Amino acid sequence: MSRLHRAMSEITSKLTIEEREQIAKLFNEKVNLHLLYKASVHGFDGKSFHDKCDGQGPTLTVGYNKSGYVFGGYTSEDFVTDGNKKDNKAFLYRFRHAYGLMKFAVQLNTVAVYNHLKHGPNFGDSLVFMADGNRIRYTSGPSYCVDENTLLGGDQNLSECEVYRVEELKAPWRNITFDEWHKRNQIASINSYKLYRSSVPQARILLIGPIGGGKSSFINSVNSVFRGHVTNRALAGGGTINGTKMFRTYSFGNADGKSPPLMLCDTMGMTECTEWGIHSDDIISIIKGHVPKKYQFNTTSPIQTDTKGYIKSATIGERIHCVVYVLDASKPTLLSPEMERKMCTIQSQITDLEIPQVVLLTKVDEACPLVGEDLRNVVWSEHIEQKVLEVGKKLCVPVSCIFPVKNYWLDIKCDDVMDVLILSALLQMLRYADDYFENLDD
Ligand SMILES: Nc1nc2c(ncn2[C@@H]2O[C@H](COP(=O)(O)OP(=O)(O)OP(=O)(O)O)[C@@H](O)[C@H]2O)c(=O)[nH]1
Ligand SMILES: [Mg+2]
Repeated sequence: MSRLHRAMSEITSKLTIEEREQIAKLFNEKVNLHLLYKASVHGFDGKSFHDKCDGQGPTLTVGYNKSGYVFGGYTSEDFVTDGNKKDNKAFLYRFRHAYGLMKFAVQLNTVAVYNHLKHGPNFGDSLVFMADGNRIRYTSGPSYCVDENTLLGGDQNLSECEVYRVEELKAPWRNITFDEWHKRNQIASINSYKLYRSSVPQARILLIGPIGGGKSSFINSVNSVFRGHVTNRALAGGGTINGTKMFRTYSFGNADGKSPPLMLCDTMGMTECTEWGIHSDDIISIIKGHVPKKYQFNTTSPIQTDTKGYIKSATIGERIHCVVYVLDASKPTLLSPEMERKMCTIQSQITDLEIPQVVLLTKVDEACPLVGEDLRNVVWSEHIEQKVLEVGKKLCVPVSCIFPVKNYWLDIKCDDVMDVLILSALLQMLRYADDYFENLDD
């Protein structure tokens, strides 16, 4: 189980997202906070604290009082039942809405932590948690230079005390800047993109993959990003009842009237069986440009040259220029052995046609709880990284061609973080489609 997964414990953290963001600034490294102890659940006493927290390595103690102060201390040393510890990395801190964050480093070579079975976390015998039930004791001492008012507003009543194990995270597996400025740049890059082959107005990007993977939802998500509000053009729902049954193509218009040079093509989902799902031959026919818009898929028999609307000699503009495999990252097994075999067979035909291929990993919010909590964690999540590596290996696709996204399906308002991930994937699809045009000329 990954570290981020382990961080989800049965007890829930009282820290708000804003408080977590503030607390993250206390550390030079990106850290994960794993909740070990919560006084209101385990008991406001020294023994309960030591039972849960001794020997856990670096920890952050977070106290809350009714005056709205969030405060506490960090030590890189293990808590133990008895004995004093020096720790030059230790510090006290306090955070209060509107007053901001303050950090008070331990004085060098003083005792940072006093361990005592009857006490909760005891920082230098100055800040002592659960010195007497749910009360704090604060006495200024040699270890920390801060006064009681600054640290906790003089309010010694603890409404809650939590202790977190502080786990250092390695570097993110992908560098993405999640802000509105970056999003605007991405939209501008897509809108002003000039395709290598100027006679083709739009890069045609085909979405394929198992039923319910999120193909139609991705199309809705792209439309939502360009529109600036959540839309539902491609009916999403997935499966045998609500799933896509018709070949549909989607162009996009921006709120400002501009139209990006790309078209997304939606298909019926694939299944392991032959009674339901798109026929493999239909996927190849779509790629070659033979399948007309609004073609109703027949699961048992693929399109024939004499089928109504069949496009016999498709132009380059009518063919597919980039194929996207859409996979549900929340499934314990990304691809069943039968599905993997089926996809690899189709993939080898797509490779023979020299079509660039991309993988979209959807439902990352469901795949990893911490990503569900804050989508920005997607680049830190070892679980998602593992999924990316796994699918890269299975489909022989470079990791740089694999994009995690969360689709718009629940949210009713657009969100910059979701948009940045969707746009990162889309921009890369556009660039890969352009590689196809460039290769045609070679
Ligand atoms: N949590 C989560 N759920 C998603 C996401 N994307 C899609 N879904 C859910 O997955 C269901 C299926 O999504 P669709 O977009 O219809 O899937 P599809 O690949 O088009 O399905 P078919 O047309 O049957 O092949 C949706 O109803 C959503 O509830 C996502 O990013 N996160
Ligand atoms: Mg669909």
